[in-house]
Parts: sequence; C-alpha cells; structure tokens
Amino acid sequence: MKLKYLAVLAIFAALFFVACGGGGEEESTQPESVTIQVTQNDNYYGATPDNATNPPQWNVNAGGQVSIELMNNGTVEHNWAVIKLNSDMPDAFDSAANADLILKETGLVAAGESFRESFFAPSEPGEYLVICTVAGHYPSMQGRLVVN
Ligand SMILES: [Cu+2]
Repeated sequence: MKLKYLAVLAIFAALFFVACGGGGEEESTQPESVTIQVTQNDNYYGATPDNATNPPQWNVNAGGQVSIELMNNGTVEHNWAVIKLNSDMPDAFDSAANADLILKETGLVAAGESFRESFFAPSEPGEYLVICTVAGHYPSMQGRLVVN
C-alpha cells in the first residue's frame, strides 16, 4: 500500500519535471503555427474574381502547423487543393485524372458552410499553386500558398 503511494508520488514528480524543466531550446526551433482564412465564391477565392491574374496569397512557415478556415459564400461546393511544386498543369483540371498533382486538399465545402482543419505546411519553401478541383473552377479559382 505504501509502495503504491510512493510510486504515484514518483510519477507526479516526474511529470512535474518534464512540464517545467528545460525544453526551451527545442520549442524555439519549431516553426510558428499560423491560421489562414480562405473565402470561397463562385468561382474564385477572396474578394475579386481575378484569381488568374491576381491570385490571393496565403503565407505559412515551412514545416509549420497551419490552421485553415474556409468559408464558402458561393452557391456551389468548393475546395482548396495545394498542387505539387513545378507541376505541369493541364488547361482543365480533372480531379480523377490529375489526382497525382495534388499535395494536399481539404474536403469539399458545401454552399454557405464553413470548414476548418489543421495540417503541416510543406517543408520545402516555395510558391505553391492552390486550386479548386471542382470541374471547371480552375483556372478561374486559384491562389498561392507561399511557404517561407
Ligand atoms: Cu470551386
């Protein structure tokens, strides 16, 4: 009985040490997490329907955690898909035939709905093309994920 009590005490002492002692150096090397907000419309991201010439940009840290908040203000469903660097993009994106070009994609967001999730940014810095993979929405619906 007494031994059990001592064991519990030892566990608490160990936990206290882990929580309070050291580790500062490790924390400072972690890339900072960011939250990005994406507004979806029919059929473009952000405020204006000129994504092809003036794509909205979302900045994140290489390898860092990203919380994405999507708001679909449109009347049809949309998503948000990051394309692999240096991909040869087709004129019209086919979500089945071109699936191998996708690095990361959110689920489809229904009209009027919002969606939120977390993921880790690519570890390789660069300017990643982001598109909506719903048929016919690319190239008019696109943006850039800027990984620093
Ligand atoms: Cu779309």
